[in-house]
Formats: sequence, C-alpha cells, structure tokens
Amino acid sequence: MIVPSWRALSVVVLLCGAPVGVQAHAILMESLPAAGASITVGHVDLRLRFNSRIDAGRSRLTLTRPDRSQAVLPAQGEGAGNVLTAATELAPGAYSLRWQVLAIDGHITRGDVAFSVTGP
Ligand SMILES: [Cu+2]
Repeated sequence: MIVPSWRALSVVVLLCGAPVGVQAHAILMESLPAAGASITVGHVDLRLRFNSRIDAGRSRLTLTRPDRSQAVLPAQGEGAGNVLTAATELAPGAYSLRWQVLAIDGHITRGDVAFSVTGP
C-alpha cells in the first residue's frame, strides 16, 4: 500500500476537521506523472488514483505551466470511480498539477503534483 504524503494528510485535516483515520475523503494514492517525475515532451496522459470514490464532475485539475499561466483541464472519471484522467500536450519545462476533488463524503481535498517535461 502506498503511504499518502504528509502534505495530503494535512490538507484533509484542514478541510475536514476530523481525525485522519476517518476514511472517505479522497487522498491521492498514485499519480501519473508521479510527483518529481521527468517525462517526455508531447502528448501526456494524466491519471490520478484516489483512495475513495470521487465526483468527477465536481472535481478539477488545474495545470500551472512553466510561464506560470494556468489552464483548467477537462477531467474525466474512470475505473471504479476513484480515478481522474485528463490528456494534454506539453512543451518542455516545469509544471505543477493542482488537483481538487469532491469525495463521496462531501469533503473536498486538494494537492499538487510537480513534474517536469524534457525535450526529445
Ligand atoms: Cu472527509
């Protein structure tokens, strides 16, 4: 089992005011690209897997580009309802993907995944 980052846990505590042991709000378990990863320029499939089901229609993926501009990516639910995906084309540079999701318990959690894109 992947242990969620302390950053993700602190966000949950902040927004829920409930003990972290309470399961239902969404915690990021795995991401593609992974945090800190370096990927190849061009078409990129983004995939975020959470520990619980999320409402994809009320969840949001915001990409911060190397020039600090931001774009909201059209995101889709997948799998058993606990996966959020998006596809985009990326140029070389440093990116940050902000995820904000609504879990089935009505709580919103968010976090960031930073990664870089390198040229051919
Ligand atoms: Cu919660």
